[in-house]
Amino acid sequence: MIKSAVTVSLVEEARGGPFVFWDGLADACQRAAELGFDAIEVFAPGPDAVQRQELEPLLEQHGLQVAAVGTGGGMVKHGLSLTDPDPQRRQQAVDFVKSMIDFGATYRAPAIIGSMQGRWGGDVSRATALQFLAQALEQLGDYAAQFDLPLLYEPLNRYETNLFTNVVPAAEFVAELPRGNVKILADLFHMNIEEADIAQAITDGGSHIGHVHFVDSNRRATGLGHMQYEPIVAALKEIGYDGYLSAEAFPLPDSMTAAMMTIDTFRKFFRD
Ligand code: LER
Ligand code: MN
Repeated sequence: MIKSAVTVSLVEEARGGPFVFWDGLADACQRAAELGFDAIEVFAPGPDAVQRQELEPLLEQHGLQVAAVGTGGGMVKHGLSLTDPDPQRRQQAVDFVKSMIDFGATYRAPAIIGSMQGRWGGDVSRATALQFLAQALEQLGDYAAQFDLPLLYEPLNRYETNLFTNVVPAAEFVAELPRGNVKILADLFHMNIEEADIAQAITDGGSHIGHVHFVDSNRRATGLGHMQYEPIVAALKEIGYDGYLSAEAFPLPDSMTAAMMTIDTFRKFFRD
């Protein structure tokens, strides 16, 4: 069954970014539960930012899961990337993601590789960057597998990466990895910029899609842009998608309205 999630950012440096809740885990859990979300998605600065004693009781009390954990804190806070020309920095990036996989595993949540993929250029050719990326995803996929979890790899729009900007080439890339647990995160905002046909890309991505960032064309909450959801929803149903649709959207006009718009759209398509 497709489930709903809403993002919460604990990263002060990311203020202004596309996350719905910003006022801590207790606030996010209470509001997410009040609106009927199944889960929260956590963007934390690092693996030690959230204590188990804090989050576990909140999840229990509110009947919530953790849908996924972001790893972009490694980029935002430490400038790390998996395709850095410096091998030591690449190792630090891998170690940071491993620590975030550990953090997520506490709550059975997969980690997301988004901005941590970096970009090619300067001393690093595209081919070399893709080799670095494949090595990192293989290693990190293996690391996630010990917890029986997937690893989520997210193609981003052209202004945020020059590695993979489209779902199908990214799916073909992860399909080459031996373990098969690196899945694609389909973010509808990035797809609206890069895909010729969002629904077709979802159909073609098929079983490689493991998570969805559920948002409108302008990165506002669903219903606040011009995205056509009907064909997207039909494609998700057709491929038998049963992961999360997670609201990674600007808190506009405010967090609560963004969350409400998302859950209304979600219910309209998946619960009525
Ligand atoms: C960044 O634009 C994004 O979509 C995030 O999910 C990346 O971690
Ligand atoms: Mn995203």
